Amino acid sequence: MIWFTEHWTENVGLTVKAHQVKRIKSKYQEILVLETPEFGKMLILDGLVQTTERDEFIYHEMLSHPALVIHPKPERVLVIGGGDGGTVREILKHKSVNEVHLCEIDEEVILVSEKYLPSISSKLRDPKVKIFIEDGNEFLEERKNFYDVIIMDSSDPVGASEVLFKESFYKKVKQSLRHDGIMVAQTESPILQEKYFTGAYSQIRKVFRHVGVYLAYVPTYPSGMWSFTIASDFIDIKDTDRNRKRVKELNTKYFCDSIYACLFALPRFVQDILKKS
Ligand code: SPD
Repeated sequence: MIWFTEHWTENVGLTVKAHQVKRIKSKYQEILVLETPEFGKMLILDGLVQTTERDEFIYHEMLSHPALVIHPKPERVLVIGGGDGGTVREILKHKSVNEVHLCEIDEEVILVSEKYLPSISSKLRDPKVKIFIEDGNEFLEERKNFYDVIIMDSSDPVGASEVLFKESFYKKVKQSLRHDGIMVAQTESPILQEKYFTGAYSQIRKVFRHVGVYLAYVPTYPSGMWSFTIASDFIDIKDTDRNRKRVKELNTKYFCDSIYACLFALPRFVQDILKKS
């Protein structure tokens, strides 16, 4: 048994007692899989928890379903990052989707997830899924006006992922979306990572006409309060009266019709942070 700590700030962190299952150094990062009593297996990249068997459904459902429900008929979807496969698994729950592209820079993340996290990665080899081992930023250059929904399932904005939180990247995302396309990104914790959160929001607002922020509770992410930013140039994403029937048809554990109905309800301090940004 070891004690693993993810340092959330200089003064606070998440500590778990665990067995080390696998640890490798890929070309890009250290990939660690731990087995823990409370959270099951955890995938950790460069010391940062990406997902755990116990709470992954919250993050993956909330990252994927709102954009896919708000879009009139999502057929072709791109995931940038997300090599563990949890987001792909959720996307495939939407019957209209016939093509999912996964662009992951580090193939080792996919291989490790397939071996040690089968409940998360189970749909990565579905015939509708095409995997590209490429840098997301470069990948978008070649695909203009192509996707209905683009989902940024990135790690935190440090190292290779930093570029995925910049205005120049969101401009590329917009160009790769069809005219009624929707993008959504994980945008960190409003409590412990306010600068990352407001930074991403303000950059996305420079590029898209309609922008909304929503939250979910992810126990193993810094502070637990996690944000997602969704945007479109054409679709008023904040109208959650649309397509409610589709929410009821989804087989989910966290995302549901009552969460969808008040998706954009934010605590006052988060509203204030966003107004200032
Ligand atoms: N602080 C961790 C943020 C990680 C977000 N991405 C996780 C990828 C899981 N599919």
